[in-house]
Amino acid sequence: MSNNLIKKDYDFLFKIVLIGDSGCGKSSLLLRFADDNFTDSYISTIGVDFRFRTIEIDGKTIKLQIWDTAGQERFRTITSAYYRGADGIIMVYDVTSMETFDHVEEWLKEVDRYASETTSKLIVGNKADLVNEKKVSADIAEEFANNINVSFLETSAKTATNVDTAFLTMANELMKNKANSQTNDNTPNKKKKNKILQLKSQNYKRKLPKCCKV
Ligand SMILES: Nc1nc2c(ncn2[C@@H]2O[C@H](COP(=O)(O)OP(=O)(O)O)[C@@H](O)[C@H]2O)c(=O)[nH]1
Ligand SMILES: [Mg+2]
Repeated sequence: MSNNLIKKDYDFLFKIVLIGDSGCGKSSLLLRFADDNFTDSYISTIGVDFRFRTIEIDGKTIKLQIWDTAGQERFRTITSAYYRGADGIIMVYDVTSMETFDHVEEWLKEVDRYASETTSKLIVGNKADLVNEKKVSADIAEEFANNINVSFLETSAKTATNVDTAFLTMANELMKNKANSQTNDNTPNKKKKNKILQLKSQNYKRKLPKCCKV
């Protein structure tokens, strides 16, 4: 096989997942970012669970694989598989609904349960175009985000305001983490991997028959 055929078309690939209450605009944000499009109706995901978009940061080609919940959040049936291998998690709420903002804390708990310690997080308040119906002030959301050391942005999938910026903010953070983990050998990721290896070997010992126990 020629080398050209197996050459990657990117320098870095990151998996980003979108979570948040149903109706806050996750699918719309993905549609806007991946296709620069918007629709007034609910978007039901048919078959495809994720979309790609390739961007450039500091001369590097970064491929973002962005996952949408396919509506599972409505029935609280998002499984750990959805979070598996996620480099970044975008938690979305609707600025016209205090309830969806209150639920960010619940989503955060779920994220902490399933995602790895090194996963980057971002909070996004969507539907910022609906200024007259706004219920969650940017100040409150920003304070909450600051307290948990997570970046925060308001977006509108409808007008496209800040949508690219949101995904770029996440991508920049992921690149920074990557650079840090390459210069520092003792990254949490590596520590975690070692821990998993230790656990695996412990299990292995436990499974040995009595005669063979070490
Ligand atoms: N005005 C406004 N409506 C939006 C925006 N984003 C999504 N919507 C609408 O909100 C509804 C739910 O959007 P959807 O993307 O399906 O939400 P999801 O359930 O979180 O995936 C749809 O009617 C969208 O048209 C936005 O930024 N502004
Ligand atoms: Mg959706």
